[in-house]
Amino acid sequence: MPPVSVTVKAMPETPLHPALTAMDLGSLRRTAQGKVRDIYALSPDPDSDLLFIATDRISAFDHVLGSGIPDKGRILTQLSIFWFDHLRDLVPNHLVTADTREYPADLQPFRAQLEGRSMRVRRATMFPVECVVRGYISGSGWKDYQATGAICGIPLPPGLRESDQLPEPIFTPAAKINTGGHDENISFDTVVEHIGPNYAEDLRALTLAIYAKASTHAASRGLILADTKFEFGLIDGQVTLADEVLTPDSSRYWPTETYSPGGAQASFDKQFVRDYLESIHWNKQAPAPSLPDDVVQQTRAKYLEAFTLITGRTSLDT
Ligand code: Q0Z
Repeated sequence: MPPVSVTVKAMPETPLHPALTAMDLGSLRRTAQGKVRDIYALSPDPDSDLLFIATDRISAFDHVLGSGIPDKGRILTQLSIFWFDHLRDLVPNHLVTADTREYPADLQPFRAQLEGRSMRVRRATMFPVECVVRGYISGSGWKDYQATGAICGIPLPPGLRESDQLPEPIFTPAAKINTGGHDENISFDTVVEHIGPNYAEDLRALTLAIYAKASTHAASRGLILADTKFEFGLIDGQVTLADEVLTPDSSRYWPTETYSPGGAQASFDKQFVRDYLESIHWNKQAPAPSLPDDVVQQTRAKYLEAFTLITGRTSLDT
């Protein structure tokens, strides 16, 4: 019997690397760490650009899980870059470059880690407000509506069901709560007290305009953009869109095809993770569990599906 030779072609959806859940950038100073993203200063100069990195970490039920999702950081970074470009005539953004060759010389040894998952961004003076916009009623908005008939002080018509479309999109700002706690929904008047009426009106108008443009694009790709959250800052005195934008981590996307108001909608990206965590009856206290490989792979496929639907691209590399 002659030996059988089999050539396995690398499929585009096959990850080439394991999940990257912790960065090692040598002596570079990390200035902030979130559940899934890290921010580094590009130099000790207090005005230096920042390096914004999306790791492959994934959170669920407010915990970072023991397993990462291969390519998740690259997928979310490429989505943010797509949206920054799609929105460029509407709002300036903090992106300088995602081309790692344009990063400082001391970062070149780390290019393999950084490629695709990082952005060199301008440093902004951030507004202490999470700029949330909702076109549909879900999550904390649904909770607040059930308790008070309003969200962030905006009265809503009676009789809305969970996941219903709102009469029109609404700006529902939130105040950041440090470490662990959920953001607290606040009224527009509270935003005015924090940052003044002019900036408050700028943030509301920009948030609603970005939502209108992004939800139109999403709808053309079979997705409902139920809600999303932006962070803005000042760069050279200009109100500028920062952070990540319109990723599945900062937004609720629902497939139009399966949309069914009157209850919660499945999470586009994390439903396999949530279902698994419920199936093992995890008590939602640390330490968070790791995920079986089939759950990791199914979840990775959902992030890739979101990327392909939204960008029209089938590969992260082109
Ligand atoms: C964003 C955050 C974290 C990820 C600071 N361009 C900028 N200039 C100044 N500050 C920021 C940005 Cl994007 C900034 N965040 C939120 C924290 C990981 C995002 F730990 N914090």
